[in-house]
Amino acid sequence: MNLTKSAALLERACKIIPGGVNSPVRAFRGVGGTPPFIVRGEGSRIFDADGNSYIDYVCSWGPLLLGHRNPAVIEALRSVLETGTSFGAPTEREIDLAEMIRAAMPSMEMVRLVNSGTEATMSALRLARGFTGRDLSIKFEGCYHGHVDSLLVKAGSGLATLGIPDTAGVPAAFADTTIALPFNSIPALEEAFRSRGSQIASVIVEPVAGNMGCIPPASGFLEAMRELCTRHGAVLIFDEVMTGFRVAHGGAQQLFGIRPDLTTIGKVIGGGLPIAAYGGRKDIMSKIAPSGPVYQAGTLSGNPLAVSAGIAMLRQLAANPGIYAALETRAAQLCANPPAGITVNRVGSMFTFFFTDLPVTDYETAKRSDTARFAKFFHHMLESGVYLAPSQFEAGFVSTAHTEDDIRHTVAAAAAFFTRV
Ligand code: HOZ
Repeated sequence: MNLTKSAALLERACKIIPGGVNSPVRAFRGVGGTPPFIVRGEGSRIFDADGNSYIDYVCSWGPLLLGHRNPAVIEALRSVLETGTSFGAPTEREIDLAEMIRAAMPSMEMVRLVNSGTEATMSALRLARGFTGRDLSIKFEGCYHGHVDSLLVKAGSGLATLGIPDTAGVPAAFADTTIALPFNSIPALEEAFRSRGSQIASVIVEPVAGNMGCIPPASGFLEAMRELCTRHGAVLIFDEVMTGFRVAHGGAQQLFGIRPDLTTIGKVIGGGLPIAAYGGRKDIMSKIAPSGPVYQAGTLSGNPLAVSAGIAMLRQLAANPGIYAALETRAAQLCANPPAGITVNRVGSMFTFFFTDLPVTDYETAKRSDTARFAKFFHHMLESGVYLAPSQFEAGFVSTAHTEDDIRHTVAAAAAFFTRV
């Protein structure tokens, strides 16, 4: 496969950008080789600088639920350009988007718009501390909540890919405010609350883990978390940056019927533009400045381009509830009949093929995957015109733009790998 131009671009990039990329997983360190430099996307496909085309299951790491260059999103962006790209002042659109979010996720009684998922989780954590007057947070091993200092303890995503257990640069005092527990372990959660319940400000969780690969919650896990938080006065934060508007219109909280106290969302709500949000119980959200004493601000928060793209996206999702059934069908086709030796986890249109024949239920079991074989599979798929996440520890995403032909091609390409190797 010809990646000559991408290789030259990578060489140039490495001289000015650390690792040549602006987010680590993109560098392909988990799978080796040259990352294609992308020049264009359309529907289910992306195109690189060398003229190769790929069926894209990264979908910008989740936001592109309706595929690349969704016409309504593009049109919304065009019309905003006529009126101005940033004011740093309130606009009516921001109310519209916040109301649309609340309509889909009623637990988000009040909403604050920010620029990235990291900002949303960082702010939610601070708010939980300010609200409860306590310092400790529980997180789960292998979950990733953005690069928030105190949450980079046993984190998934790029840290899992690069094998970095705990990042450099975080003062021990910050890390000490985090208790990391095994995902899906109710006994570990009960024990943490038994021993330190009165100090715990929040429990933050990806209700469907997506950053150690896709791992669904075990039966009763989220329910136990909800009950323990309520009993001990801790704030339950669902990090739905990945799952919000993805696994169901109302996110994982709708799918599993759990009402968190705070929620963070991002990705889909921006239709491919940088935006995120956090929100939840009115009594908690009222503690945010200027209503309350917990400070959080941002020059580009509520940016007109990002907000308009988000409105165009959410309007389509609200108007077409059948989208989720269609995504379910496509993703089920993709994940049907996994070959021997592979464990497929899937929730709606989020999926991971783990290179292990054992069930994957937490970080420890995810790490049992044969990452060297995954890397071979990844490159086989790339050469077959299929762009998967370049890491065993990331979720894949199906969009409404993926056609039956796309799925058929992908399944055939995968089958060819398993019959050959
Ligand atoms: N860590 C992000 C997904 N879990 C990747 C972001 C990116 O590289 O764009």
